Amino acid sequence: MLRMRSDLRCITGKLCFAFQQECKRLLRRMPPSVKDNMRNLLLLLLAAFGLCWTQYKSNPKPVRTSIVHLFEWRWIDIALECERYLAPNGFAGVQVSPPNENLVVMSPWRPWWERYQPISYKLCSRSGNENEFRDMVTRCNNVGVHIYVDAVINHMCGSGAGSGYHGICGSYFNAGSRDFPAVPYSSYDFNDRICQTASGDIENYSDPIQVRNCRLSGLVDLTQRREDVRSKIAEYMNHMIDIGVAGFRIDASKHIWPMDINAILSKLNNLNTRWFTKGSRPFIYQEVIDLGGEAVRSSEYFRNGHVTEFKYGAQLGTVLRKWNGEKMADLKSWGENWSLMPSDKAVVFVDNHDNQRGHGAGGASILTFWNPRLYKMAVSFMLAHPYGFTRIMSSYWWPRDIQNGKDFNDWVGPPSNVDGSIKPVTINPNGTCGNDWVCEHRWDQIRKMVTFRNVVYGQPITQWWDNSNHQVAFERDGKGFVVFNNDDRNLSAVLPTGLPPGVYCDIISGQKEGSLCTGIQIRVATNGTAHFQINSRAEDPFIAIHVEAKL
Ligand code: QV4
Ligand code: CA
Repeated sequence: MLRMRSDLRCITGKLCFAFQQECKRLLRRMPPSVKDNMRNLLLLLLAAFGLCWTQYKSNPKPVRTSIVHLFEWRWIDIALECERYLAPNGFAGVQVSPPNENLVVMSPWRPWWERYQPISYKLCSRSGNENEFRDMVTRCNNVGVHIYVDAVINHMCGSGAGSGYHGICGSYFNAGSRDFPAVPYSSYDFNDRICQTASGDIENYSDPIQVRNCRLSGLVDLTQRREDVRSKIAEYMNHMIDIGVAGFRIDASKHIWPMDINAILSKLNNLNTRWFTKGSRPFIYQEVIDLGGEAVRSSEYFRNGHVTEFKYGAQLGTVLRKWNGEKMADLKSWGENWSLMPSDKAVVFVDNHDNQRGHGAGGASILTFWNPRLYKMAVSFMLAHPYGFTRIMSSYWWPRDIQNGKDFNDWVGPPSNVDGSIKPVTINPNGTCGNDWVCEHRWDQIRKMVTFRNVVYGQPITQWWDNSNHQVAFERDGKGFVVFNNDDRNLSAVLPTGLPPGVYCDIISGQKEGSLCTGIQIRVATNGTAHFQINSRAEDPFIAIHVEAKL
């Protein structure tokens, strides 16, 4: 989508230019008599196209390249965040928590994971009702920030959830008899007769058949092979597409046959033409955890769209923590050479809502906000590097209780009131969040690296430098340059940046304000080199400069 739009802008720009040149040529060639009459008309045309050309040249709509997961946020807060923060800072979109009706879990008390236990496809959840959802989608789209929905379509609630009117909107269900009348689904729509394991749960991940046909953590498993199940899921997704959502994260995709996802996707509408060009298809990214060596591989899902690359955060965390003797210098070949999937298929992230609290996969190497110094470096490296489509995690604080490596509070839900309603995201005078919302996406360094990625979009890495250890630097062809020092030694080096000569403002230590820089100034000499110094004990031991931060 984004690429298409910028291509279109480029083509329009080129057409404007060609037309303007043609007008000028005609005017020059005209005999004086005709010239007088035709002149005014041509000059008018010239002016019109001149305007269009100027707009193309000096005010291109900037590309937006990153999305943020506003985990457990309320729709009314997301609408505000789109308008007051995400749009002005160049974010492309938001991944929202599952918007459909889920099981209300009272023990433990209102865990975040209750939202991964659907009861119906009504747009009604702790984040808000359908009206609030519509208002959010409209307001975010109006400022160019798109909404990506976490679609939980592999299963309904846990098989042991009992029965009653405990859907968050009061819908009735009976988990034991597989009855979900608010969809409706009945026992025929579930895999119980097809799953071959004794417990009915997935028992062995190296058997791809049970991974798809049996229950993930006891969650009653839908048969997406059935036409009526496919239609119900597509109807749910189309409802949101018509409201204006731009795409979906397909939860637990590993547990759905790729061809069944394909069949569901083929039933989806084009995006709403109020905001999207005619014929636009939803952006799809499938949650498949493939750390290598498993029976189900990410590549099985490529033909359906993007796939989450879980190796990314696990391996980057290992490098920055300096485990197994790994060094930042090794990142010279970061990307497919690290057996990551092809860049144009990968959704990448440092951590997600599961592995930041020990769920899902990734293990101990995953960096999170609990380790802010390395975390800022990891997210900044991700945003500086061209590989993949980037997603930023935005978390809430919870009282961690780690014993023998396990967090006993891994279930704790979002900041909430005694009645279970989610607390608003308040914004402090300095721009950070209150009420226990962590808001990593509002951390200064992360915000500015989101801009960096937009500025250098499409440019390959053209210069790479490292000290064979934990100091690295690279250029994004003529547009930006970054330097990281994760070493125990200070960094002081004259490096070829490839940038046009001049004085640049480091966006990490400060920012450009008018013609001034509030941070470190970097002077790029006529031969493109610049001197960088980074203390190994600095809170943010990295520097980033780009052409829009040139003084
Ligand atoms: C319990 C027992 C089971 C028993 C079952 C019987 O533990 O042994 O079979 O009861 O009913 C919760 C509880 C879990 C409980 C289950 C059913 O944690 O103990 O089972 O509910 O009541 C999230 C949480 C899960 C949670 C689930 C549903 O992480 O803990 O389960 O929501 O509330 C794999 C998958 C990958 C998945 C990842 C976590 O391949 O797809 O595990 N990631 C996604 C989401 C994730 C979500 C789900 C999938 C499920 O990102 O957040 O799980 O929708 O790697
Ligand atoms: Ca399944």
